[in-house]
Amino acid sequence: MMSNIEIPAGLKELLQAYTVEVLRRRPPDLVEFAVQHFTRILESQRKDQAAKKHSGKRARKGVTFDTKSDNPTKDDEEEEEEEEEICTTGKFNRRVSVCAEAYNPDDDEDDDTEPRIVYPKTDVQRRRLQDACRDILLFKTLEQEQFSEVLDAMFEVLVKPQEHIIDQGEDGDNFYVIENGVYDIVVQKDGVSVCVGKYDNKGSFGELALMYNTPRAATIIATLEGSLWALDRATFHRLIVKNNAKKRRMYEAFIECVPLLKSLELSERMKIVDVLGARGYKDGDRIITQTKADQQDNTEVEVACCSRGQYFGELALVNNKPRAASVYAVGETKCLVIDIQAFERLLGPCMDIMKRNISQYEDQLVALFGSSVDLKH
Ligand code: 1OR
Repeated sequence: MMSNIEIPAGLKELLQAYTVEVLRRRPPDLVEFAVQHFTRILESQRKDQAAKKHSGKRARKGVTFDTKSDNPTKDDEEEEEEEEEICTTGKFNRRVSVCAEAYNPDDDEDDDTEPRIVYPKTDVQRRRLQDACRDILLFKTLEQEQFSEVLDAMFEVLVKPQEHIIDQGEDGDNFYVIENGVYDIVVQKDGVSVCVGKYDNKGSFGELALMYNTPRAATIIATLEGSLWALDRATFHRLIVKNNAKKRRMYEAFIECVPLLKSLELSERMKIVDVLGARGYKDGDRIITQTKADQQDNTEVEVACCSRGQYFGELALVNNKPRAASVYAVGETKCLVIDIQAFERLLGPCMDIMKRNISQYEDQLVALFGSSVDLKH
C-alpha cells in the first residue's frame, strides 16, 4: 500500500538540488551531469566526514562543497576557486562559481547583510520607471517592499541605433526593462545570425542568463534610439530569483494539473513558473480585447467559458494574427500570464496540442454561427 512507502530522509532535497542545477546550467547530457553532480556531493560528504573526525570542523548549510579539511585555514574565497576548477573539468566552463552558491535561494544567509543599491531618481524619472515596470511579469509576484527595492536599484541606460545591449554567449550582467525603443532579438543558428523576433516599445529581456547562470541566449540590438532601465545581477538574484523559489512552491501543484502542459518535462514546467506573472481581475473586467473586426455590428456572443486549468490567448500568438475574441472575467479571477517571447521559447512542444484545440474552436463556431469559420486567416 502507498501509505507503507517511506521516503528516505534527504531524498527530496537531493533531487531538488539536482533539478535546480540542471535548470541553471542546462547541460546537454542529463545522465552525465547527474554522475558529475552526485559524485561531487559524495566526495564532499566523504571529505566532510574526514574533516569532522580530524578537526570537528563545522559543515555548511545545504548541499555545498566547503570541506577543505586538509587546510582548515583557507578562507571561503579560496575554497570557491577550487570548486570552480572541479566544474571546469566538465563541459561547463562559464560562471562555474555557481557550485559554491546555495542551492536554495531561501537559504541565502547573506541576503540581509548585502548592501542595498539605490540610484537616486527625480520624481519624473521614478514615474517613467514605474510606468515601464507596470506590466513586467517577473515583477508581478513581488511583495510591495521588494518591488520598491527593485525600483530603487534600477538605473537608466540610453541606447543608440545598432547598439548591442546584449551579445549571445557572454556572461549576464544586467536585466533590462524597456521604456521605449525597438530591439531586435538575434540568435546564431549554425553560424548564421537570424532575427527571431523583436521588442516594440515594451517588455523586458536578459533574465535567462541571470536566473540560470548560463551564457546569454540571444543578442539584443537597438534599432532606434531608446531608453532602458537596468537591474544589476546581484539585486536580480537577491530579489527575483529568491522570489522564484516562492513562486515555484505556490504554483507548482497548479501547473502540474494544467492538461496543456502535461507533455512537458518537469524542468520545462518549472521554467514556465519562473517567468510567469499573476494578474487578478474583477467580475466583468476585459482581459483580452478582440482586435479582429469580422463582425458586421458590435454585438458580442459568448462562444466559450474557460475555468481552472484551461488557457486562452494562444490563438493570436500561434497564428500571429489579431485577437479573434474578447475575454471577460466572470467573478473574481486570477490568471497566470506569460509573455510572447517566453511563450515561443517554452511552449513549442505544446504547439501541436494548441493547434488541435484551435481546430476545435472552428468546429464550435460553425455549430454556433452555422457557417464555416477560418481562425487562421
Ligand atoms: P538572456 O539573459 O539569455 C538574451 O539574454 C535575452 O534575450 C534572453 O535572456 C531573453 O530575455 C531574450 N531565446 C532566448 N532568449 C530570448 C529569446 C529566445 N527571445 C528573447 N530572448 N527565443 C525567441 C523567442 C521569440 C528563442 C530563439 C530560438
